[in-house]
Amino acid sequence: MARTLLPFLFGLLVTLPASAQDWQLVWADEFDGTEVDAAKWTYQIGDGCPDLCGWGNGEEQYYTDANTIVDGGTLRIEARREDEGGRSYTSSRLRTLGKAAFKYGRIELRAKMPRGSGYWPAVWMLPEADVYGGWAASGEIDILEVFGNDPGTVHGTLHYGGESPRNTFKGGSYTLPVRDFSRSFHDFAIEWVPGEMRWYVDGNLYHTARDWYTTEARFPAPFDQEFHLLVNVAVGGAGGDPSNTTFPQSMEIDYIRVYQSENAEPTVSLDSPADGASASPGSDLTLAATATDADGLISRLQFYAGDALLGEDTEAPYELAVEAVAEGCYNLRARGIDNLGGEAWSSTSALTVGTCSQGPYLMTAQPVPGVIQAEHYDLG
Ligand SMILES: [Ca+2]
Ligand SMILES: [Ca+2]
Ligand SMILES: [Ca+2]
Repeated sequence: MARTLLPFLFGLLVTLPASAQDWQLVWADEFDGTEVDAAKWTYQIGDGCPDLCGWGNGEEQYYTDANTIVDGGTLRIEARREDEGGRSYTSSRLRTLGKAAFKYGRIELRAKMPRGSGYWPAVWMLPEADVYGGWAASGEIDILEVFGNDPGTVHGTLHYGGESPRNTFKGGSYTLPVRDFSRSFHDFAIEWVPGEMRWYVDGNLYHTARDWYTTEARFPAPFDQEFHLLVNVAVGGAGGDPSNTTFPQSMEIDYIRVYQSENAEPTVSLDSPADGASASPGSDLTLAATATDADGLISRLQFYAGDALLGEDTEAPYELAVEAVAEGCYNLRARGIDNLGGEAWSSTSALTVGTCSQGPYLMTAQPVPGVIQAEHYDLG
């Protein structure tokens, strides 16, 4: 009797199992005072010249410390049409470099955006130190960007790869069903764990990243180092032509909160199949992974093909038998979960079965006898 995981898989495909990590608040700015907290933030002044004129993006604003207002419980960065430093617009850009930097955790904020061609508000992160080289070899995390000519859509993006011009990026976006991000406050968040980054708007997961790289080190580099926060409203550049847009307008932030756990995340690698391996359609294979936890125990090791959970193993050695694998292309990876809910992901192994002419398809898998509790899987 063939045993299949498919009913089990369909039950889990709706949502990935949520992490039970016990996030603790480690940093926040509620913007409750009457001025920018100098213990947390530093202004970046000017137009980026002479080193990076237009901040590398053809931006048209001159940044000052006069365009930021903390009042009524929020921070507002107001972009204005006015002459300063040879530019026709002013705005502000602040960062926490040298004052606060984070590696892994959950970062959330509540904010609303300006609207109209030319506005380009962003909340983002750059490395505290360029451990893997200059931009973007050491990475960039864009928590949110909104382009003012499309004010109902938010973008979450990672930049990585080699130093410019060998940099690359990948991201996702979310469009509000009605209205846009200027009408009211919305909640934005990222969850960053070893090997995976997730973007949320109003609690909706809209993008997951896991296939980044740097030319200088192994996965999950470069996103395994400390990053600091930046907030700014650029004018022009990718934001579009501002010349017919109403000024001034603001990005208004109610709070930014950073959560982390004292629990160390596991270390996980997918050992078999190797990245780039191939197999014949209908053949059987065994997935194998290793996982360790520096301050606790591994409680579960899960195997994924894309976003689909294939199965899990609760005891080392961590293995999953797959029988009669179907033709297709698979992106396999392993997720380790420790005794406190901390999670980490392996890098991805691409597996080609046959000619790889059909798109990714769910593998069916069965547990190695005696390794995984059969009652969880023997559904056929
Ligand atoms: Ca507030
Ligand atoms: Ca741990
Ligand atoms: Ca096992």
